[in-house]
Amino acid sequence: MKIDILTIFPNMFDGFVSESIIKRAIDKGLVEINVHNIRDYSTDKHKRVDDYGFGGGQGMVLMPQPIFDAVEVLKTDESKVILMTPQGVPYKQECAYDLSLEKHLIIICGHYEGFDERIRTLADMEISIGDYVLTGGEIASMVITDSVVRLIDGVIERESHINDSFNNNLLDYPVYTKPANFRGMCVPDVLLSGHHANIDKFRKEESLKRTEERRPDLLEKR
Ligand code: 6GU
Repeated sequence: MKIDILTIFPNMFDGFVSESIIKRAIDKGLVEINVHNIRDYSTDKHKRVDDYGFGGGQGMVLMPQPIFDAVEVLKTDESKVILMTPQGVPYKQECAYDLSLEKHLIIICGHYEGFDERIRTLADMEISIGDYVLTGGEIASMVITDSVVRLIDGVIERESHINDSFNNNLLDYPVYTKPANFRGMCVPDVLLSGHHANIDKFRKEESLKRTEERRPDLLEKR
């Protein structure tokens, strides 16, 4: 998969692409992530990317020209263009699965007080990562990229994500490592028993119990 990210703050992505599973996926050639500075596409002599909004108020607005030009350079028949905005569709694991099957994502990070409304016409979909306001779409685009890349075949073992929280709208069951007794807090006996059927049963029950307690809204969707 190829992911092109358009931003006015490309340095924010330095750590993101150079650590952990994302770095490994890039090194293995399973994903190519290119971070593009929107400013590089500005035809303005001062390389401006934003200007005052018509009608006043609300501060600086991202201009259409650099973003239109960037998307027109990068887009092919196989591209899906995503606009990051708090006004988008709330992001869910199901959407991460759908996006992980795409060949090419172009992700536009909105910033400042807003972006020119005409930029919306470039997007196949608009995504929000939750009901709160961020200073820009950069962190949100990393959330989307991270959640999608880990689902690409070969990035992590399949086993690690078939049991993810939110699969089947259930939260994860509890996991433990050594020692079996830490400060008097003991690992449930069943996990030490080696009895796989009982372990599976325990985990299913714990998943359900945890979801009932913490996220009853998820159970209604099942
Ligand atoms: Cl995608 N962008 C911004 N600026 N804030 C957000 C968001 C996106 N999703 C939730 N809050």
